[in-house]
Amino acid sequence: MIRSAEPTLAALWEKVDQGQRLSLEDGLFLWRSDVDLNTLGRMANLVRQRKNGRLAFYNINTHLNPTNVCVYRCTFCAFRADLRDPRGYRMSDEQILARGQEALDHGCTEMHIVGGLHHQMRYDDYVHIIRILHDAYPTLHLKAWTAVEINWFQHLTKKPVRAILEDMIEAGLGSLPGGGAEIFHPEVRHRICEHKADASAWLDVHRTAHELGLRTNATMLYGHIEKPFHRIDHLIRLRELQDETGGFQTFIPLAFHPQNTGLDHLKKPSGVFDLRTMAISRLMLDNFPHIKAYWVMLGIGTAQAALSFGADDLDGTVRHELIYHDAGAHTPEMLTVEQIRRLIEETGHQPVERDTLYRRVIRSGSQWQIGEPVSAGC
Ligand code: V47
Repeated sequence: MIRSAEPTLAALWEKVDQGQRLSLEDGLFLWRSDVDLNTLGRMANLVRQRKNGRLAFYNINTHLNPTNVCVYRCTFCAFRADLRDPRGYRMSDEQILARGQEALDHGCTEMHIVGGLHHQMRYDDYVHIIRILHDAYPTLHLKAWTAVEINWFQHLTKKPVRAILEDMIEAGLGSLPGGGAEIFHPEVRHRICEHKADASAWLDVHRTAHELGLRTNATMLYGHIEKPFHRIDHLIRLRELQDETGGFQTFIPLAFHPQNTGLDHLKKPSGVFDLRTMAISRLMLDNFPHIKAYWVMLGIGTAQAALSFGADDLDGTVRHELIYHDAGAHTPEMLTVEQIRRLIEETGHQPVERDTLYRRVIRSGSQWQIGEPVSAGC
């Protein structure tokens, strides 16, 4: 077997400079503590600027979590509830439609819909949620159901993934969010969410979605029990699928928040850990057009700094976020458009409002229309 030479910082700089792909060994080298944060930031920023220049994206969005009741008991989750738990809820059609109206009244272009796998909800109930929202508010992009939920619908219906996605598209689904990926490697996945869709099921849902023309996102939950090897392995599995399909838009590293979870003995990752993860993600995922610094979970200051450590997107103005706030996030409930634009401008980047599919949004008063796709050099 021919072994590649031991990575050095100079060799990695050379590779990044020339736009060459980094290997598993390179990725592990970047996690060594003697590779300082500034160097990592400079490398990641080079790639970020090459792909997206000085642009930093945001959207105007809202969240909908139709239920928090969940058959699974992922140890990192503070949001889920048991069926008979007084915290458990399931929203009515009226409540769901009221959220759609509120989104429209506030200029939202996207609704991000995910929730628990409710013991008593049928597959048709999930299709119905998409259908009533899309019928009532056809301009609102519905980014809905993680691959874990799609996998659960497979379990409920015994239908293939493709048929489920086709039903959802017919009802009005616009794209898939990136949740449920956690850490793919079984050494970790079996300890934090042993029952839910494994790596190959998660990736297969996204592969099928891409084949059907849906765009999707990808995430990684970091800063709990995983090691650098598991993080790099996770990124490489995503990069390989992206080579195959090109259907991923953005990667979102998600920092673990321990409060109210089964892992509450762990500490939340530090800002330095967050920025290293952001930078290494940008460097490893050479075929992903965008990297998102989700301000709700990073906190505002770290999200701003992340724009110079590889990230080019802050997610949205956000309304009704529960998953992070239930797990102890101290970030505001939402930002105004003026606030998010100012946060971006303070970092020396140029704010651009995008829709879910990374097309420019052009606003005039309360009206908006979709412009050109933003071109990310990928
Ligand atoms: O899959 C759950 C994570 C994800 C905790 O696609 C937690 O644009 C930290 O996927 N601490 C859901 N993380 C959120 C998500 C997402 C967020 C923003 C944008 C997009 C997108 C997707 O949140 C879950 C899980 O990985 N999560 N609990 C916790 N205590």
